[in-house]
Amino acid sequence: MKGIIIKSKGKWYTVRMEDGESMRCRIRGKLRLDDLKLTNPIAVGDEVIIEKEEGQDTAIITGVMPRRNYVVRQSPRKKHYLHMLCANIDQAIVIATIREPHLKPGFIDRFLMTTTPHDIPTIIVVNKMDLWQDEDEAIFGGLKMIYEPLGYPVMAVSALHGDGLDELRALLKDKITFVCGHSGVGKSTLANGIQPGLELATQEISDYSGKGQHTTTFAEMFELKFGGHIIDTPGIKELAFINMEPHDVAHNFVEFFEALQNCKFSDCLHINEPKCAVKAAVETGEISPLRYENYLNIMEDVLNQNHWERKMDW
Ligand SMILES: Nc1nc2c(ncn2[C@@H]2O[C@H](COP(=O)(O)OP(=O)(O)OP(=O)(O)O)[C@@H](O)[C@H]2O)c(=O)[nH]1
Ligand SMILES: [Mg+2]
Ligand SMILES: [Zn+2]
Repeated sequence: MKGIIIKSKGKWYTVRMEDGESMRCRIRGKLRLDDLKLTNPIAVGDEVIIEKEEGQDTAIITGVMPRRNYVVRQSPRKKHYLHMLCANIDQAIVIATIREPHLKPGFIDRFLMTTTPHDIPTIIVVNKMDLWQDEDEAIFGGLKMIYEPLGYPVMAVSALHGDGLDELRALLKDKITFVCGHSGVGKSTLANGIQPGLELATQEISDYSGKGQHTTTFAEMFELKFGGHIIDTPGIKELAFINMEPHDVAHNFVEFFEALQNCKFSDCLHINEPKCAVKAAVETGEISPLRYENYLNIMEDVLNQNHWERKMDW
């Protein structure tokens, strides 16, 4: 039988079969997989083959179908492994907040590094707009000005009060959407707002110290009544990129890739090479200094991995 993983919790997976029924499943033995070094062999969104266990209401996952795409991050516990967050999605939403918790713009660019290489359309949703004060609207406007020309829509919503959700529903309709962001930004609240009745658990007392428990502890896919699916996930603390090489980073900053043809060196990493078109464009304001700062930050991480140590001597 074939089905789709809609929930992944420890060793158990919930698989929705073609007839709409769900079944608790686990893996026995080893699954044949791609070359990826993964801490979890399968993830929510994976299409799997299952066999019912004799005399029980559970099943064994015996195979996984080829993926059309996937989102991975460096495993926080095992540095040389990747953790698969989801597979076979149509688009992703990265949620940010300007207040509670305060904006960490570096995270947006780090998240885009997980979706852009796979051509996964990504929407930036700025949540908790009901808490905005003073210059916050201008900060939002600044993000919109940076990211929309690059092809990433930027929307403001209040998941709690419902503002902006109709516009978002239109983007979610008939698509499988992966929702990601730091803990406490309102991923589960957003899913509840989009689909009243879901009643996902959300953080009861606001604690944005970063030390608080994650409220959502496993990834789960939900069907939207108006068409489509949304994948709610646990908050992510940081995104690192051991799986990338310096040029992967450069190529996935889309406006940098466009400018590359005017750099003196065709393999320019836009750090401190002479006659770099990216640095020139940052100076004129054509390329956002914020993007450039985030780029250097990611690049530093990647160059710091053993393999690239020598390059840091520039
Ligand atoms: N004022 C305001 N508070 C919100 C909004 N959206 C979410 N919150 C609050 O923010 C807190 C965190 O929301 P959650 O939905 O649990 O956040 P999460 O991103 O799912 O967090 P994790 O599951 O830990 O990753 C809760 O107390 C929500 O009520 C909003 O639009 N406005
Ligand atoms: Mg949550
Ligand atoms: Zn350059």
